[in-house]
Amino acid sequence: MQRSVPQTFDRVLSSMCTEPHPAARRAAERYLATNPGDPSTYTEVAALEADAVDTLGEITSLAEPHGYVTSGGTEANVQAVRAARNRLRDRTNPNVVAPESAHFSFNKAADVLDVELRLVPTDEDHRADLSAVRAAVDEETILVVGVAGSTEFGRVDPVPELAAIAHDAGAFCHVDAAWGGFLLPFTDHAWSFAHAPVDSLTVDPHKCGQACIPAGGLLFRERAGLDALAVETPYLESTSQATLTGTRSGAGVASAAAAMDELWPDGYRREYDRASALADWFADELRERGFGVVDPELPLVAAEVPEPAFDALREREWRISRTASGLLRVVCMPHVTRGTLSSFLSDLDAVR
Ligand code: 0PR
Repeated sequence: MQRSVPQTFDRVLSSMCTEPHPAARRAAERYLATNPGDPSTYTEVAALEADAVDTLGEITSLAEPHGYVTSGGTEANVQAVRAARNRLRDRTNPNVVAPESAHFSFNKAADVLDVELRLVPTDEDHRADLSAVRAAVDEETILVVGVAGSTEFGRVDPVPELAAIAHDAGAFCHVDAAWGGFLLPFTDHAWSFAHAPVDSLTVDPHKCGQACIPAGGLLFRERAGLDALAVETPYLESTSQATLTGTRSGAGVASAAAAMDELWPDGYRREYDRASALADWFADELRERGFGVVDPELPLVAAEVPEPAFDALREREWRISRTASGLLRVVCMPHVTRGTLSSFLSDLDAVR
């Protein structure tokens, strides 16, 4: 379909992506034709990637991070599973244990890597149920996954306990903070490398980091994690490559470095404060209208809006989506303002 105007974010309420920071846009354009997959040719963007990884390390409290800027959370999660599989090759029928709130990228990882994915129930507050995780882990488990900012409810799993369960079984622990990673530093949740001996972590600049797509982040505590992903690269000056993609976007990498340079930590803190206040206000407004609301923990509101009203709001061009159980999700990303949500509420009042 031909469109005369580009997509705007005016009515986009369920996305985890947002309008990039102006500095991120400028950097993306400047590095559009570079390939960080060939770091000895594209040295400048390679240096920006090293800076970006260092800052991602600061954000997640890891002094010496080993990682890279991925194409997104999916690649980071697939690679975390792959690293665990490669580091525990002695496990012949490897399995990954994750809460059912885990993103579907883990299903892709299990499929391409031919490992078993054991999804276990969450508790009544949508967090990983520790006894269910414990029951699912066995001597063939290679990885236990925790989500820090879940896609549907913005919940944070009990990461220290999950890491302990993983390590007791000789397995690794991965935290998926793809969405939550740029919000959680300003909360008192225990989610990062500082709070638990987490082995790897996903944190995406192209979500709450306000970078341009494609820019995800994968970090390992130990060099061996990244090394487990490396293949030899005979016709490049650099001798090995740990990324899943070959040629990749210098725009994503440079924009991630620029956005974090601009916003970490004060800009991200201000945005966290703004978005949290907005989510609390919006949750109250919905409750006052009699809708059931899942108490927001991070700036993501899930609410019981009946299907006819949901459909009518989509008709009015609101870009909204539902959880598996049918709840409306509103993600308070930087482009979502009080003005946006006020006009959404007016439309909701009109259609119900
Ligand atoms: N991990 C988490 C916790 C995520 O939420 C997502 C994406 C990923 C990993 C994968 O990241 P990439 O997409 O960068 O590979 N989250 C949802 C998604 O699948 C966000 C979402 C959900 C967007 C519903 C729109 C929507 O209607 O895109």
